[in-house]
Amino acid sequence: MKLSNVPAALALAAALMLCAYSCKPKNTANAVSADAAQKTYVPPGKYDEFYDFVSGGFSGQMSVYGLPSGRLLRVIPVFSVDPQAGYGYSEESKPMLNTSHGFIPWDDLHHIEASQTNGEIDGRWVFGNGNNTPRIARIDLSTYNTAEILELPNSAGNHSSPFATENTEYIVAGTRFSVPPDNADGDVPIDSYKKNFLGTISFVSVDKNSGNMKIAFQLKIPGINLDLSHAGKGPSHGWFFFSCYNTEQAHTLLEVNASQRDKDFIMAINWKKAEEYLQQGKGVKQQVKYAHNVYDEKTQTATSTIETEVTVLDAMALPGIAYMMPCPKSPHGCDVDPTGEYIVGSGKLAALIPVLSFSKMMNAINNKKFDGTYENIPVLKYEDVLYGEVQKPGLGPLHTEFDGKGNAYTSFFISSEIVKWNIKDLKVLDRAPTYYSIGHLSIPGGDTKKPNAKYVIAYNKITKDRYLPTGPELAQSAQLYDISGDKMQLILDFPTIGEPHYAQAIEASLIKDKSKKFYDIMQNENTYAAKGEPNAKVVREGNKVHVYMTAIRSHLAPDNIEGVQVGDEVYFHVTNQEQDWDIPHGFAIKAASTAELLIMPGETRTLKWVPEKVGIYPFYCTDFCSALHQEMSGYIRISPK
Ligand code: CUK
Ligand code: CUA
Repeated sequence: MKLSNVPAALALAAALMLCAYSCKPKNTANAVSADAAQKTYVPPGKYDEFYDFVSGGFSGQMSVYGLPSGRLLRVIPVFSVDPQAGYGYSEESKPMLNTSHGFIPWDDLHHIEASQTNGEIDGRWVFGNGNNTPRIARIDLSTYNTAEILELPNSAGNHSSPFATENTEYIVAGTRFSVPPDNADGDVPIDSYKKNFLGTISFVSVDKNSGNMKIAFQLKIPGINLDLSHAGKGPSHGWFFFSCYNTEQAHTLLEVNASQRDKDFIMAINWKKAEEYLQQGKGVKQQVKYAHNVYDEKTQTATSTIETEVTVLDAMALPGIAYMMPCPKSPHGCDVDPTGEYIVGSGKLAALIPVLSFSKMMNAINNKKFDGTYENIPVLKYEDVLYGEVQKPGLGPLHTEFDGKGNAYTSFFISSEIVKWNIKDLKVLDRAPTYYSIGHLSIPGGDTKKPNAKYVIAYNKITKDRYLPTGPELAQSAQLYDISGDKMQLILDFPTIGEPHYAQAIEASLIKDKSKKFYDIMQNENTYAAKGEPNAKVVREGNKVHVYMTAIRSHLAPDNIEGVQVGDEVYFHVTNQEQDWDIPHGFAIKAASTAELLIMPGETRTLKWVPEKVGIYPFYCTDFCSALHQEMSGYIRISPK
């Protein structure tokens, strides 16, 4: 520890903690626009204009809100089990949460990215990253199901993820925590970090038709921390930009260790160049283990495959893949404007916003104007790549979104505000307080070539005094601002699930009409589907008992089950016979140590139960489905072994 750094570090720590108290405005009511109610009121029975897909942070799930009303429409289970939907409890869905470490019922979902075509949101899929056990999920926007989860090997702290290239050629994921590669000995001293720890960037290709994901290749990079990233677009298509901190490669991230440098880096990756090397066979095949989980709509069943190989390209050894651009202290956000020319880094410990220029970067690269190397990667000069700096914009810049009219909107955690500034002349145009301590912000299409800049939404870390108190824990909060005029106007607060990080708001017209209403039972290829009540039956195979059960208003069949013994493996395969929108049935059984099932029309879901005690156990439909819902029940008799 350098002693001279200590006072600065303490002052910074104080500033970081202070915000929750100091940024409370005198009169928050004044900050709300007078016509807010009119602007956010969506009358009963009317639809919102946007879907807002919001990360659920440490809940592991994704929530869907309507905008501008702020109404919660749906919670989509992604990385965590969900008793309400039976996700991670039914036999059909359990494989979705399998990993190379076994079944993991939780993760921390940070960022949402919508699929793009020609740099615009196309409304097909949204992607989310699992920050803890590195995974990427793909959610289908016709069923709102998690369709696929891909684990990433050689990776930890999958934070700089899952950002898309212009045509969703790739979903790209960078490591926040460097670790020894999976095929190396992991039992090494932590202070051998510099020698043994590495970062990676995974390029996950996405099939244009099916959406299926595959790790095309991984880039091996130095043991720095990648924080966030965005793809180039237009002229910078083919490049990807990452904010890096801890370029000191310290193994303990106390501020005094990892933030000694005045500048860290934005790393520019030429992925087209990497593709060339790949074609030339410069990749090294590495034996690893990672799970690839796919939900099959036909069989309505997820399968988990453990894959065993990735191709790794060494960005430190293959010239032309990586370049380092200096960026003031510990950049967090790394955002590319709609023209693809400007790259905004946000040094979270800096009091300015650097805007880097892609064309200047290309000039410097083409003229080989380098300022030495970092781990064999050429470093460019700050002056050579800098377009300009926004001076004194606020404290603690984190993330930036764009309106497509030449303006940028940056969130400031410490000064708790959104600042609008002009990209060309770098002048601050407007600022609006957030309550309190904003993290991410999003504008519909705000990280694409074509934003629809009607609103900016703030996703805040602290909710203190905004809602009725609910004990020590308060819901986190989003705030909606109208940005159609010159000035931002706060028009709505709404609570969110978990911790909202990034979000993507999508015009409803892009997706609402293809939303599935029910599954065609005739297309149901689940092995255990019972189509029609006459096909309901109980089949014993050794100690396994398969109950082919049908559910239709208002009857479960069979509803009296006997001949089952303690220790048998009982599988209730429940098929919902309904062929109508929004008529799910549920299924639960007394003392079965698992959640319920929720079965959509035309679907089959299976609950496994190993009874441990003799007795009579009732089961019933858990979702009120008709006037005779209470009659949807039955008994199973468990006899001695
Ligand atoms: S991070 Cu959450 S405020 Cu994980 Cu994207 Cu910046
Ligand atoms: Cu089916 Cu209630």
